[in-house]
Amino acid sequence: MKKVITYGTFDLLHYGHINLLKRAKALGDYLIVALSTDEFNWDSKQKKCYFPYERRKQLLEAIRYVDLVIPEESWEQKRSDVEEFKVDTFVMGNDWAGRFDFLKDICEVVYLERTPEISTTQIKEELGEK
Ligand code: C2G
Repeated sequence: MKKVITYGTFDLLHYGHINLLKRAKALGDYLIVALSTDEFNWDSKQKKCYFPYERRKQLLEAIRYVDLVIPEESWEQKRSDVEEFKVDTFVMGNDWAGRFDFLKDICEVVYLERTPEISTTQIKEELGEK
């Protein structure tokens, strides 16, 4: 079984996220999503989520491409996650291109094209304007 992992906040879930998850799953048989906790988002990414972790997790678990959701609590957990879950392929959108190449000694690292013209930030801004 070929295992894939990806990381993210996935707040205000939108089709850009779904496009990423669909393509990530297509690279293997089993997709793990490491979902940023509320604390990690705030402390490390200065992101305040609209939906709390449990709601974002609930949404991700309802997606056919997602097999397992685990918490992302630190920048440093990727190597141990890949080893613990015996991951074959690490996937991120290409806004992160190159940032995780240090994992190439233990797994394949793939950066996928982001879906243009959609982002959680843009959704928030446009809703804020109305
Ligand atoms: N994404 C995408 N297209 C978009 C928006 C997002 O392909 N229009 C991808 C991102 O590139 C990322 C994933 O969807 O791979 C999740 O996006 P975010 O929730 O914004 O993730 P981010 O805050 O970048 O967190 O340790 C890594 C971080 O947790 C990544």
